[in-house]
Amino acid sequence: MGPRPKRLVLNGWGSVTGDLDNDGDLDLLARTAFRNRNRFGHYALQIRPRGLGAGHSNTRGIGARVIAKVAGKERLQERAGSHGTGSGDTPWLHIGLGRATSAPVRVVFPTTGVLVDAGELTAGRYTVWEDGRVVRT
Ligand SMILES: [Ca+2]
Repeated sequence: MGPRPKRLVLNGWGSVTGDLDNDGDLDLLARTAFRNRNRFGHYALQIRPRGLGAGHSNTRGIGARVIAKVAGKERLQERAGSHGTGSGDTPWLHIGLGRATSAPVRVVFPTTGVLVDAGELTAGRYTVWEDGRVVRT
């Protein structure tokens, strides 16, 4: 019998995912920071849906869906408040593009249900999408 493989066992409660170092890939924070090294040079979009509040969509954009068409396939991300006990997510939705450097994007907010064409978004940019319009890119 050879040496036992090294294992790292940590409690996953209280974990957070997000792009902690703004390099375009998702990282994990669970007691310690696990930085994702983008060894393959893949690209991603970062989109933050934000609602109007006061009788309109919620200001955190929860329930908003972002749909990007990448290499002929649709990729969907939905803004959620959190996942699991004591865990949370960044308000930025991360859509991996692989080797593509841009993608056509559509956004829908739960209150209106209207799918709005956000146009072709370029990888590496951070875009804030407010119920119906881009406010910062
Ligand atoms: Ca990162």
